[in-house]
Order: sequence, then structure tokens, then C-alpha cells
Amino acid sequence: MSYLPSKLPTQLTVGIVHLGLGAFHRAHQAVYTEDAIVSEPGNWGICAVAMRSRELANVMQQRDGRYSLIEQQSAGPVLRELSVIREVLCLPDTPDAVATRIADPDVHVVTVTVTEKGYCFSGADRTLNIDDPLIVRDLANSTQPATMPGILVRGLQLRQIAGGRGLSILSCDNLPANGRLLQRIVLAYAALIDEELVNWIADQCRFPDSMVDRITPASNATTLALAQKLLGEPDLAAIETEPFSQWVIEDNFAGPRPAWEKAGAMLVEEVAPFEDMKLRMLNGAHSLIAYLGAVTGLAAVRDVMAVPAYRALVDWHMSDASETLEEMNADDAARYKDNLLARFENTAIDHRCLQIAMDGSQKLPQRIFIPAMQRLEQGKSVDTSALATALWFRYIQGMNQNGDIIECNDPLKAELEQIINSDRSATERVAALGGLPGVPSGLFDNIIWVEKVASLVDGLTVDGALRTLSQMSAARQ
Ligand code: CS2
Repeated sequence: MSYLPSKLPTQLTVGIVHLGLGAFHRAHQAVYTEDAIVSEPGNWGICAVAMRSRELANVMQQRDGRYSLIEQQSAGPVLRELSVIREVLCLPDTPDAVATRIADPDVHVVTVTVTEKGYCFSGADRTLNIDDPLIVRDLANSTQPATMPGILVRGLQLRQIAGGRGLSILSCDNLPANGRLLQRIVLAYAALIDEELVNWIADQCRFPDSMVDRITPASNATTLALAQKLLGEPDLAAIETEPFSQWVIEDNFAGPRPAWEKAGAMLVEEVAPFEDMKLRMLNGAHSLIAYLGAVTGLAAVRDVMAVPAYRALVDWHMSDASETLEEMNADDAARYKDNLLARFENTAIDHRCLQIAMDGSQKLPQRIFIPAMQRLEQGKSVDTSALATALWFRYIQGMNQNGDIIECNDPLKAELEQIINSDRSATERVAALGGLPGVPSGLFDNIIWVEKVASLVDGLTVDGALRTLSQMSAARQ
């Protein structure tokens, strides 16, 4: 059957607030929550908050939170109707309603997907960036916040004032130790508001780490046409995703939570090994593919994977990345890698390179730079990571090798362009990237790394990606 209606009851009150109503939340945590309620009933309806997009909030409100999820299975697409989202709010329109919901005694869990830059951190130690103009604005107007840290702290403040119980606040973004990061950011923000609140949050709330995984491209006209065909009516909120899904959660909650383990999530003591595996192998390879596609004019991940030399590069990169994972044995790594290659090759998934390429300054440290540093320390080759970095450099330059313009999308765009478009040598410009906030300067102080990246930038500029790669592969030890 290619249409599966939702099995949830009509009556379901809100027990979770989710910040960041993107496609990823609707393809991942919402599905686990809906399935968990089917296995073990409970009032775990979701209040989903759009952090910026009024358009999406409107579409979802008109459908009372219902939406279609198309799973691109090998036997063909299957459309599921999801109804676990019971309330949709738009933060810029109703910050008071969002804060009140976070303070609601029936709410026990807040989940967060706001992407890396939504955490407003800076520095190698990733603490709250109090100079971020959005944070400055929120602090000046703390009852009407627009940022994730701002709204969380406002909601927690109302909760504390009402004498409520602590909350479990679960980061679901692709960042290492994401729970601890979120806790650090929230406590630092709260410290600028009220010292008592800091103690209450530290004492009463929990911030579990979690690793999330499901490849979910942004919806496009093809998604909506397919949804209409399978559903028999239009659904502007429809999204599509791959069959694979994984969620590993630190078992560290302040109070009740849905029985996510009944829906396939793993509750564990320590998430770090799973996070490193996924960030370095899947996301690292994704960024490599994204910049390769952007620079060579290939639109989607599947198009890059269809070029044998590029597929071999992705394979090579993941093998190297897996060697930095101390807790993973070679057989498991090889299996995981083969699985990822197959997922990237899924021709039913139109995952745009430019979507993944965005915000590289926030993504590459954990995906590429830190593992590369580890390999350098062990005297191992860093060719594939250096190539990913050189491709990123070419992406920022703003033109692909066919002469088409690429629009660099990054919160540090101005700083990046200033470095990369200056008239210094390639080596000097690559070295200067180490001065950017969040980029490990140790790596960019390393002359082996800097010269390798700079020579690959020259190779890409003069010879293009295929020739540069074939020279790099020929020299592979
Ligand atoms: C991607 C991720 O856009 C990106 O940066 O690498 O969104 C990736 O698709 C997910 O992490 C897969 O779970």
C-alpha cells in the first residue's frame, strides 16, 4: 500500500515543544514520537515552533499540523500521514505563546533543530557569543526573544516563577556533545538575566546529548506533485525522505518522556562515539560531496556519486575518517561506510549540493578539520580532507569551473570572502582561515596542511576537479 493514514487518537494534548519546524524535524523526531505514542499511549502531542518562516507556519496551521511524509523505499514511494504535531506557532509573531508553552506544566520535553548557527556560539570552546547582534537584541528585550537561547531561557524563567518542574531539553542538531553545548549556551544566557534562574536550570533541567540521522532534502515541486498523486489532494507541507533513520539519545531526562525506544531509538549512556562516527563519516563525506558538486556544476549528491572517480574519493575519505574513530572496529566501519555509499547513491533522493554546502564555517570544524588534525598528529595522510577544504575555498570564490556563479551562503560570508578574495598568495589566504572564529587554529598553523590545501586550490583552479583528483589518487600511498 502506498498510503498509510495516521493511527493517532483525535484527542492528544501537547507534551513536547519543538523549536525549529524544518523538514528534518518532521521526518525524524516527529515520526519517532508518533510511533512511540502508537506503541505506548501518552499525551506527547508536539507544539512545533517555526523560528522564522511564517509561510511554513501558515501552511502547517491551515492543515492543523497534519502533513505527508513520503518515504522513498526501494519498492517505491510510500506516503505516511503524520498527525503528532498538534499546535504550530511562529516565534516572531507570538514569542509570548511560545514561552508560555515551554512553561506549561504538561510539557516535559523540548527538542531543538535550529542548525549549527542557531546556537549563537563562538570560539574554540563554543560558548555563547554575547556580541552576536541577535543575542544583543534579545538581551535588551528579553521578554520578546527571537533566538533559540533567548526563547528557551524566557520559557524556563516563566516555568521557574510558576514553581514548575525541570525540563528535558534535547538538542537534535549535528554538533558534537550537542546537549552539553546547549546547556552551556542556555546557562550563559540565563546568567545575563538572573543568577537564581541559572541555579534552577542547572539543578532541575537535563540536556541529553543525541545523534540524529535521516537524509531529508528540502521539498521541491516534484515532492509536492508526488504527494498530490499519492494522497489525491494537494499538501503544501509534504516532505520526502530516505527509508533509513537513526536516533541515539543519552538516557538523561529530568522527567517523563515518550517511549522513543519502542519506535527504534537507542537510549544509551554515552552518545559521543555515535556522534563522532556520524559527523566524521556521513556529514564529513556530505560536505566533501557538496563542495565537489558546487565546484563542478553537479546539482545533487546522487549526481556526484554517479561519477566513478568522485565515488571512489568519497569512499577513500570515509575510510580515512573511520581511522580517527577509536571506538570503532574496522569491520563495523567498513559496513557503515558501505551503507552510507548506498544511501548517498539513492537516485530517488534529490539532495541538493548547495543545501549541504551552506554554513561551511559552522560545519567543517567537527566534520573535517578536527579529524584532519588528529590524522596529522598520527603522521597520516590528510589528502581527502585537504581537498574538501580546497573545494570549500573554491566555493567561497563564487564561481564554478564552468564559469557559473555560486552564491556562498554562510554566516561568516563577509569574513570568508575578505580572506579568500584578497590578493595574497594561496598559502597565505589558506593560513588566514585559521583566524576565523571556531576554526581550529592549530590545523591552519600547520605548514603541511596549509601547503597541501593551497596546492590543491591551485590544482582545482588550473586543472579542474577531475585531473586534480586523478593526480592526488596516483600519488596515494
Ligand atoms: C547534511 C545533513 O545539510 C547537511 O549539512 O550533511 O543535514 C545530513 O543530511 C543529515 O545530518 C543526515 O542525517
